[in-house]
Amino acid sequence: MSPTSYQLLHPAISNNSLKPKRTYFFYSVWGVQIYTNFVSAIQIIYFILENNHKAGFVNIIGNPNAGKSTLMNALLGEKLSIVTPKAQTTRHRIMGILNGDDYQIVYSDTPGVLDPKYKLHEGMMKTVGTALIDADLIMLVVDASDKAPLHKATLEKIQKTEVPVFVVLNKFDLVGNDGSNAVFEVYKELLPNARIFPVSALEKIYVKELLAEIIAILPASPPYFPKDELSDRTQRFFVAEIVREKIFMNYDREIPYSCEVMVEEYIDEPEIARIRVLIITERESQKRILIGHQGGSLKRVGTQARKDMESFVGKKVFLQMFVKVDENWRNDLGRLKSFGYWES
Ligand SMILES: Nc1nc2c(ncn2[C@@H]2O[C@H](COP(=O)(O)OP(=O)(O)OP(=O)(O)O)[C@@H](O)[C@H]2O)c(=O)[nH]1
Ligand SMILES: [Mg+2]
Repeated sequence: MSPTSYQLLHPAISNNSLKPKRTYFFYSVWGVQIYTNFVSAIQIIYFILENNHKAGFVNIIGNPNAGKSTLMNALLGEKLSIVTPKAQTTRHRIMGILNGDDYQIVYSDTPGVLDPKYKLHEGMMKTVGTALIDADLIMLVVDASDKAPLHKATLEKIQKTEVPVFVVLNKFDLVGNDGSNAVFEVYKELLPNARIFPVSALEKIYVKELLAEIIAILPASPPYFPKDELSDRTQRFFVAEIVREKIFMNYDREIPYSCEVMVEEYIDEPEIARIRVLIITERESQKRILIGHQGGSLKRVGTQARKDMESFVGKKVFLQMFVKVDENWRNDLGRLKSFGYWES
């Protein structure tokens, strides 16, 4: 409390020490009354708002390629997470925050669940493990068009959890009512306490209805983040993700999985962002494929990435890209920590 406000709240003390004239004393008492009434009014308004305010963590879990990132983006109304037709696109837990007047939903997009082959995968699965625990609502996304069963260990964890579960049968556009009903029966048996919703994240079918159900289940709570925040991740992070998305789209087989992307320099000028990106890959042969004949392949990736970056940062982007070989980075704990894949 500042000395000024202390004096305002305790006029007798301040008046004694200041030896005020009588007129000043009355003026000061009225001032105090107005001030305290104002403070109480603010406190009451805040209390009402706080008690009508809902907020919570909605963690999106599921097999690779089920459409988790597409669903988070659809629920946010904003493309935050990268999306590709290839499995294991998402490698980090990415929070996307949706703010309404009286609610805040903190979604977490997570990597698709799998049995780890590399230390990188272990790190990714650790974040999924945390997301299964620290949720107010677990949203299990299932590709209704895919017959593959849900990752067994993950299913067992969800069966035991006390956290409310929504099963989202995604890709409704591909399977229609009949296909969706068949998968509904499977999950009704596996997770009898869960609520099950068919949606198409891509075609935005039943997404609004799902959002209304999420808001309905949120606990009463003040917001966790400032109401103008959209994510816990930085612009640098999303810029690197855009490059990774283009690598996933432009190369096949091992290449996308053997690459990591780092933003080495990000200079934000009023009219232009100057960005230098380093692509790390595991072998010389992969580096040659990435660069392509006369640099053509890397140029294509750069052009696509720059366009997306420009709409993301809302200004021109000058993009430079370099490729470096770093053998075995996917199994090197030190490297994984530096890339943010391993929390100790
Ligand atoms: N037809 C159809 N395709 C969808 C739908 N939702 C997602 N997809 C497609 O499914 C593919 C995978 O989508 P993602 O959102 O990247 O899936 P993910 O679960 O985040 O995948 P990982 O990050 O690899 O675990 C992409 O090609 C999407 O366009 C949908 O509702 N209908
Ligand atoms: Mg994803």
